[in-house]
This record gives sequence, C-alpha cells and structure tokens, in this order.
Amino acid sequence: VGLLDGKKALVMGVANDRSIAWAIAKALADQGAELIFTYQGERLERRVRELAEQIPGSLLFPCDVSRDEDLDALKEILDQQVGALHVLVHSIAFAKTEELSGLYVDTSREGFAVAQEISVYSLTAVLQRLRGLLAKEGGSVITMTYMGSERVMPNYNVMGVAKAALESSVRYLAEDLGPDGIRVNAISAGPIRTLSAKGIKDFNSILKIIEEKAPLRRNTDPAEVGDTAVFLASSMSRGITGEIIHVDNGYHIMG
Ligand code: 0WD
Repeated sequence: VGLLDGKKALVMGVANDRSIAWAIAKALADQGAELIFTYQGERLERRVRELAEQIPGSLLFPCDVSRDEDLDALKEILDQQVGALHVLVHSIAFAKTEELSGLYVDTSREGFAVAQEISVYSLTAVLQRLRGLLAKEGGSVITMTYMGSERVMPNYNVMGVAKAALESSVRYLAEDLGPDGIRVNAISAGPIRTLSAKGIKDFNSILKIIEEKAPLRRNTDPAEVGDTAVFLASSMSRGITGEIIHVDNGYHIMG
C-alpha cells in the first residue's frame, strides 16, 4: 500500500524531465497518488504530454497562471472531472533573464511586477479557484521556494524578493485555509540544474560551493525534494502548516 493511495494530486509547473515538479510527480505517483498535470501553454504541451503518459491514468490540462480565463477554465474542468482534490503542487516561477544578473537595485518596475505576479500571486490565484475542491476531504498545498528569500545570493535578485513574498503568502494562506482543513507549506530546495536555473548567472559555481560547504557535502537531488513532497502530501505531516522545510543537505545552517 502507498502513503497516497486514493489521493488526487494536481501538479503545476512541469516543463521537462528536469523540472522539480516532475520529480515530485513521480514520487507522489510511486505512493499511489492519481495525477493531474497542468502545462503553461502549447509550447510545452507535447513534452509534458509525453511525461504524463509515463504515469498511467493521469490527466493533463493547459493553464497559464498569468491568465484569469485559464485559471477559471481549470476550476471548471476540475469541478466536472474530479470529486475532490487532496494535493496541489505549485512549482512555478518566472523572472526576466535581465533581472537575474547585475544589481538588484537596477530592477525595473515591469520586471518586479512580472516576478511577483507569476512567482507569488499565482499561488493565491489558484487557491481562490481550487480551495473548494481541496476542502472536500482535506488538502495539502506545496509550493517551491529558495534560500535567496532569506539571504542575499548573487544574481538571484528580484527572485529572492519574490520568494520572500511567496513564503509570507504561505503563512497567510495557511491561516486562511486552515479552518477548511487545508495545509499550506513550502519546500526550500537547494539549487538544482533545471531550465529555470539556466537563467541564473554563475549557477555552476553555486553548486560547487554547496558541495564543499553543505553539512552532507552534496547537492540536492530532485528525488529528495520528491520524497519530502510525499511527506507533506500525506497525513504523516497532518500537524504541519505554514512551514518552510529546507531540503538542501543542510546548507542553510552554514555561516
Ligand atoms: O535550483 C532550482 N532549480 C530551484 C528551483 C531551487 C529552489 C526552488 N526552485 C523553484 C523555482 O523557483 C520554481 O518555483 O522550483 C520551482 C520549479 O522550478 P524548476 O523545476 O527549477 O524549473 P522549470 O523546470 O523551468 O519549471 C518552472 C516552470 C516554467 O518553466 P519555464 O522554464 O518554461 O519558465 O514554471 C512554469 C513553466 O512551465 N511557468 C508557468 N506555468 C504556468 N503559467 C508560467 C505561467 N505563466 N511561467 C512559468
């Protein structure tokens, strides 16, 4: 028997097989969860469909989180097709490449707004629509953050500020949705080489430093994030909400 038998999980943010969302999806499916994927748009459809097909029985819908009509359509189709939702994985972020190098002080108004809208507000926007489905049998919401929210990391800039806002949203959302039996938590993962990470300048040197300095002397394996997501999705973590769990081989404790 799996820890997530009979549970339905919506996973948002698979772009390719390196995406953290994909590692989480595989881990949830291994524990018996039924999966529903969303992809950002046509550009990603074929790739995400090929991945989704590796998990028999999974569903797939488009959803660009910057579009209210996409979010409304997602709510409608899920209301029709699933009786209840137990897990929501939000693994979505975006900042313009030009904001991820140089000085934070040079962030543009537009670059700031886009990073906040896609990386922070999208979680709230999704929950406005899906809280009803998540409340039916109790739900667990998991979003992805990074230590650049707590400390200054070179080049992370506007995304660090966005992640700070995301972590704060996790706490406000946990309070708002707690009475409905919905828990909201974030995983703060160590750096992982994904499509998004490509946008961050000098990513390789960050990985090297972590290998030398993290207490466990290695970088984060996406499967480690997946296993923590299983814990947060399951009733094993039923007493935990509003929490940020670091899955970074301990790097965040180091001076
Ligand atoms: O080191 C890392 N990779 C870390 C990532 C360390 C700690 C946290 N994270 C976070 C990211 O900030 C993000 O919140 O994990 C989450 C997932 O990121 P990822 O797996 O590293 O990156 P990726 O595979 O690129 O998935 C993020 C996806 C987008 O990919 P691209 O690269 O095409 O922007 O977020 C999705 C998109 O598929 N996304 C959207 N989805 C719907 N609507 C939108 C949108 N408007 N914008 C981006």
